[in-house]
Amino acid sequence: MFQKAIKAKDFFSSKGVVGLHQYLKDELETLKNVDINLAVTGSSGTGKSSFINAVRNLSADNEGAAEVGVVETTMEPNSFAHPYRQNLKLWDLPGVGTVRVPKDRYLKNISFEKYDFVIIMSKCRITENEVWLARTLNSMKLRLAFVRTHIDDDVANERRQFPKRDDVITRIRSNCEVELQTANLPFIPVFLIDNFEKNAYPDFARLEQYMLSQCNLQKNEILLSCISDLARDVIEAKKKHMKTRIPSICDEIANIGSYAEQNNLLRHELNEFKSYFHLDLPSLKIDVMYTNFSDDDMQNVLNILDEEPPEIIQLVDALTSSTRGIPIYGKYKIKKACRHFLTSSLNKLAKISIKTTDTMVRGMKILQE
Ligand SMILES: Nc1nc2c(ncn2[C@@H]2O[C@H](COP(=O)(O)OP(=O)(O)O)[C@@H](O)[C@H]2O)c(=O)[nH]1
Ligand SMILES: [Mg+2]
Repeated sequence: MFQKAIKAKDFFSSKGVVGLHQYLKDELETLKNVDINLAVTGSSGTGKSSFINAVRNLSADNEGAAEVGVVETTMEPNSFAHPYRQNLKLWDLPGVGTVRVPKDRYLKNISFEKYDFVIIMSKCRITENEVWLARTLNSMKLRLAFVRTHIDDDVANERRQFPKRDDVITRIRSNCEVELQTANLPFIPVFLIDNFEKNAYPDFARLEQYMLSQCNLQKNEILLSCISDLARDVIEAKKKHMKTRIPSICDEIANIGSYAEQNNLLRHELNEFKSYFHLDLPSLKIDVMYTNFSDDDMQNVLNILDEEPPEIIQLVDALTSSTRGIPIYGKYKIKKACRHFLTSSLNKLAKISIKTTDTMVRGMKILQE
């Protein structure tokens, strides 16, 4: 993936955001085939294998179905393609917290970092295993969803004990949310399902939707983070290149007789910097057409671009003070002030360029389609 994104460097370097747009258009097609790996984990017997079969509209005795059982049957991670999205791989993982495999060995065996998204399953109650999983996986910055299976059993049991209550689902849901909050975890979406009757409760369909949307998000994220990184590289390289011009410009300015001409040359150089970073008005106007950047956003960038760095004070002082006529000292002072001014302007422009490009790429219309 990253190798491919390198190609985008040339597009971005020569044409800025518009170049990236061109590149993205081709690349999104290829991205449709990138594998997204979704892991299903949780304690043994919670219904991980049954869930994967249910998503694939298979029952346990169908050919190609994941093995299901009242004893732990899944020893190694097995992958199954999603029925409508062949590139979405559902991984049926062994149960966590079995006597045979202690937790730390489980983590090592599974190598969760290879997965893009993880569903943690539980039944009846959230146990210490699930909380530990959620904590560990959250600290690994993995996207998570929490799924409570066997809802059919919960509802039946509640009916037997409290025939008058009709809020079982609501209570189970809030209990799950509270348990997760108490464990000091950030918000993790909770879904309550029955693996035997997918349509008996609305959450199964919601969960399927959620998985697919996360899958798209993930693909865009993969691409966007590659692009952000390479855009940053390109901008840093441009900054480095422009920096090499600064000493000769400063010499030139110091040798000019009139203040007005010096000022013109400085402004000209600043404009060169801006257009090299595609931060001039004509470039920005074109970029905006391909992104969700509003006119206000563009105006904000222009306003920030217009702000002079604090070094302008020393520069004006050097250019206008009575010392400018003093042979060596006058020129030295101008050169020094000029160098500070141009260097800090360049650093500022590079920063704005990185930020603007990042926002623009993330808001690229083509990604929202
Ligand atoms: N009633 C009910 N039973 C389920 C549900 N999901 C799984 N099961 C049963 O729970 C047992 C364990 O399921 P399995 O999928 O093998 O769990 P795993 O160990 O997490 O993969 C099996 O007997 C399944 O038939 C569910 O939503 N409701
Ligand atoms: Mg299993």
